[in-house]
Amino acid sequence: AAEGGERWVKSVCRYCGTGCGLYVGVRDGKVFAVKGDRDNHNRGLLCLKGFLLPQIMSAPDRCLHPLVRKGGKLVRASWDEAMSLVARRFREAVDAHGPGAVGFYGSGQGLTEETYAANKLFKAGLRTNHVEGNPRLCMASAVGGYLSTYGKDEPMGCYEDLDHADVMLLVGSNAAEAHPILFERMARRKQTGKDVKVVVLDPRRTPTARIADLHLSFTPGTDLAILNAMANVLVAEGLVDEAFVKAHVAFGEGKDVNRAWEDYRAFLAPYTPVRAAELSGARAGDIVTAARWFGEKGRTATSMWCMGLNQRTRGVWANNLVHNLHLLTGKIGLPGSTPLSLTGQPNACGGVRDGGALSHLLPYGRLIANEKHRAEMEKLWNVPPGTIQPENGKPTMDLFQALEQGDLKALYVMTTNPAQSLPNVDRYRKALEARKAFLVVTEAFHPTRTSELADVVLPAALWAEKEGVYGCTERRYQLLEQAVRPAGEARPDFAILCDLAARLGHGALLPWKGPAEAWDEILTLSKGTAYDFTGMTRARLAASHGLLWPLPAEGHPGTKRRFVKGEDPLVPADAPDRIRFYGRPDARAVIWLRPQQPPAEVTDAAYPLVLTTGRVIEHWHTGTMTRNCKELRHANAESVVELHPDDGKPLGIRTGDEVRVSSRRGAETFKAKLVDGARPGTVFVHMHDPQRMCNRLTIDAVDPVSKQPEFKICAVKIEPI
Ligand code: MGD
Ligand code: SF4
Repeated sequence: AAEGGERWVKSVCRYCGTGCGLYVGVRDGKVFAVKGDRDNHNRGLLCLKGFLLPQIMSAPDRCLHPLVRKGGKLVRASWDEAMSLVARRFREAVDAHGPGAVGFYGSGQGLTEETYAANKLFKAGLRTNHVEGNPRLCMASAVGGYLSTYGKDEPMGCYEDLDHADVMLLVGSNAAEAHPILFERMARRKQTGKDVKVVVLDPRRTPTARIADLHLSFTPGTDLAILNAMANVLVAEGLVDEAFVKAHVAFGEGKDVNRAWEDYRAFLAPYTPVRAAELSGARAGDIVTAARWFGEKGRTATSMWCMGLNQRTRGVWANNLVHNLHLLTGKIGLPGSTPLSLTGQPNACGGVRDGGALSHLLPYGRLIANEKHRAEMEKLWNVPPGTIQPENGKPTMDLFQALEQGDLKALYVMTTNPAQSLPNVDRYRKALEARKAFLVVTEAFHPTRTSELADVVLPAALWAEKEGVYGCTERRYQLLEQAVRPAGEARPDFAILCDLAARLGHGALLPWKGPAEAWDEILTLSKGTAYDFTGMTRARLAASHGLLWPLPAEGHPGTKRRFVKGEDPLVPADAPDRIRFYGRPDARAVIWLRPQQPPAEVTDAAYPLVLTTGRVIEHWHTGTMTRNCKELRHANAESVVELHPDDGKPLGIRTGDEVRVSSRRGAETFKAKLVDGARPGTVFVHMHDPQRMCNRLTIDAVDPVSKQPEFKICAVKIEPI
């Protein structure tokens, strides 16, 4: 990037999965402002977090030089000393204990090229499949839902569908705080469309529920019953699109697609609105209304969901049940009708899900367990047959448990802060504090709750200091251009990984001069897959304001709606119907029979309240970045426990009182805030405060399919201090 003068460099917001386009203003080599990109989907709008991005670049706790632990303390070191140590310790771990002794833990915030570089180095170079990332905590259940229902990951619809939606069903999504600019689009549609209905299913009366025509509050964990009851109403009231179901749907239970329509009807029969109401605490009449609005013939319906469904021990099932509503009514693949999972992070889709940077995946829909896929990747990566290990690596919680047990000897953490963000976090902090593994953390800030425990901290270039691609919720890929030089001695993660590869003797695997060359390689890996974005050259990305895959050729405009004839290039032009679910061999999507099941931990006399956790609008995840903005720091930075007056008053708790919240795993103190919008019996704490960590309380039980932990539900008690 040139120094001096004033320039505006095209980029993307660093934070949420909305992926707002923006321009970075550079003066005298520094980021001085950002402004929204009017030609992008966000129409020039940014939320407060995005708008305040410039402040994070020069924050006082930016990590400016490498640090190495000596005599128990992290002390300044040269790049060469730090990198030599990292390479040596990883090599020693592999030599002494085999490839399974090392691992990588990345992020849905890493740029696609850097995540790709790590995935390739670890799977094809170090030959370990212990490659994981925080999308396991975030989107794994959504992936499981898309895969089991349609046979392919990622949403089929797009943001534009919101502009045509007559009904918007939000389940377990507080979009007003977690996806503010997308929420603005929903609110705009509600204001300008004719009789547009918004239905919100959420235990809390969140800011999102404020625009709802109908808010269904319920006991956390009972929404599977509600979603089944909605399906029951659709069937009972003749709101099923029978022709669509006959042509495009199959039925499944457990793991097998071996059920019939009659089985499904029988399965649904007990889920009457009255029974679901008894189970959930929602009103039966509201369940009926929600179903009628969703199913009304001739009107469109879009559903959106996020962590409220995904962060559950039955997250995949809950996802399946939302898809069921669309498949029953045929409200899918039409403008305004789509099941749109909202992604938590700016590049969980592009970098980790699509790029296959999880312990069971290979790039672009390929699986480690599939011999043909491994062979294909070995050829593409130009490594000898048999290089990629045939067994899946360990999913996130298992990986940290392997560290706890002493089986994992070295871990490389990039763009994530697990010693704050993992559930039941004290358990894993203890293992890290006991130095059970050699821990390398690449970080833009220091100290964080993870970098403070590291053996080596490598200073990472932040956001506008580097270039790369982000892929957000709607399959939209966008290029972030480098605007300024990295602060201090910081280096882009991409360059750090290339350096490490060379020191480990795997330089030939990561031979690129920069991310653009890696991108060219990535394009070739997508060719012929369901993701095919071969036409998204660097030059085209640079000239565009986001492109939606599939995009198989340079001249192709991109795909707004997958599986749809005339839009998706993978559907043959002579396909008999408007839609073809080509993800599954029978080209049908699956309606799954998924019963209500309780969460991993239910309340009892000792722990009588449900704790649920999540985001607030002002902050991002573990707060390392947003707490550096003074306006945001003054707004809602400290975690408080929100509870209903009916829960607080009997305990003599008033707003502002210090209270102790405990679960079977740990305890933390918070100030109390009594709010009418809380559901009696359910308390809420945000996850952004490194001093008051809600993850001391959360449970590390996981969904058996997606392996995603249940951050949204555990049992706690509250005591005044
Ligand atoms: P972040 O704060 O996003 O949290 O949790 P984390 O990923 O652990 O961490 C990103 C880190 O990367 C920050 O420390 C930041 O300073 C650093 N960083 C920023 N830019 C760069 C860069 O370019 N390079 C490098 N190397 N570092 C950089 C998120 C996780 O939390 C997620 S995704 C979810 S969905 C979970 N949600 C959740 C919840 O809802 N409730 C509770 N209780 N816990 C949760 N934990 C999970
Ligand atoms: Fe950034 Fe999300 Fe706000 Fe858009 S909505 S400006 S992507 S934080």
